[in-house]
Amino acid sequence: MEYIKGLIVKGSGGLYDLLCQNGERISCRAKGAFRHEAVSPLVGDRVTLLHEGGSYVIESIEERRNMLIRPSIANLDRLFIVIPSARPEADLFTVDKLSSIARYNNIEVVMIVSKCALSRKKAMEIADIYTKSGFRLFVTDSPSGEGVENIKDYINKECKAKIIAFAGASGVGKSTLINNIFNEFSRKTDSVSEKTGRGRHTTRTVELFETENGGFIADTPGFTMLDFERFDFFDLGDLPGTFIEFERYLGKCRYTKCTHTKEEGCAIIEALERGEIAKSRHESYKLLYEILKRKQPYRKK
Ligand SMILES: Nc1nc2c(ncn2[C@@H]2O[C@H](COP(=O)(O)OP(=O)(O)O)[C@@H](O)[C@H]2O)c(=O)[nH]1
Ligand SMILES: [Mg+2]
Ligand SMILES: [Zn+2]
Repeated sequence: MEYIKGLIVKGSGGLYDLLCQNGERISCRAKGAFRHEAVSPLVGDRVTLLHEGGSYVIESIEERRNMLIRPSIANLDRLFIVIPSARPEADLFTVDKLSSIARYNNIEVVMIVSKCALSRKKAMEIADIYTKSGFRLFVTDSPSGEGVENIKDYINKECKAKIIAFAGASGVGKSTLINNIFNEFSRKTDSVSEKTGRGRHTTRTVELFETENGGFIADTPGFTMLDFERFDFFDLGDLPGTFIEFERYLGKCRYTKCTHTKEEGCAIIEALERGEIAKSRHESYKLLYEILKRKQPYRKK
C-alpha cells in the first residue's frame, strides 16, 4: 500500500487522468465513498491516490481554493477572458458576469481583445473600457500573430506553476490563441475542436495541459452555459465588491444602503459621470443587480 499525490488533468465518465509528482501519468477512478459525500473530483483538484495491488484509486481531495461549475474546474489561479473585436460581436455583459464570478472566487482575471485586425476601432473601445477598469489586458490577432508573444511572456513570467484557463463565448478564438501561444499543444487542442465542430461545442470537458514553466492551461468550451442560479454564483450583497474599479469609492456614498444603481450622492455614479468608471461596466452592474435581486438568497456551500 502506497500513497501518491497528483493533479487531475482530465476527467470523463468517472475516469480521471492524473499527473503524479514523479511525472508519471495515471488513469484511475475515485473511491466509491465520494458518491455518498456528494463530492466528485474535478479537473484541477490536487488529490491523494492509494496504490494497492497494482491499481490506483483517488482516496482524498485537498481543500479547494475555488471551483467553477461551468466550465467545471477547481483551483484556478487565473482566468483569461477572450473578447473579439468582431465576428462574433463582443458580449460585454457576459464578460462582466464571468469576471465577477471569477473575482468572487478569488481568481485573477486578465482580458484579451482578440481578432483586433477585424475592427481596430472596436478593439480600442473594448481595450479602453477594461484598462480603465484596472484589468491587465492584451490585444491580439491570430493570423498575423500580433500580441501573441506578449501573452506568452506574461504567462511564462507571471503564471509559474499556476493553473490558468481561457474562457469566452464560442468562436472568439480561444483555441487558436492557445495553439499559437503553446505550439506544443497544437495537435491536442486542434483535435478537440475538430471533433466537436468549430464554434459549436457541445462538450463540457476541460483538460489541463502542462506549460513550460510548470503551470497548467485549460481551454474551455466557452461560457455561454454559465448559469446564474447555480451555486458558483453569489448574493446581491457581494456584487459591488466583484467590480474591482468600484473598490475605491465604496463606503463614500451618501446613503449607507446605497445600491449604486440610481441614488443621489452615490460615489460610484458620480465617478461614472466624471468618466472614471466605464459606462458599459456600470450597465452590466445594474443588470446583474436586477438579476440577483430576483434570485433566492444563496445558500452557502
Ligand atoms: N480574423 C481572425 N479570425 C480568427 C482569429 N482567431 C481565431 N479566428 C477564427 O475564428 C474561428 C473560431 O476560432 P476558435 O479558436 O475555434 O474559437 P473558440 O471557439 O473560442 O475556441 C476560427 O475560424 C478561427 O480561424 C483572429 O485573431 N482573427
Ligand atoms: Mg475552442
Ligand atoms: Zn452608491
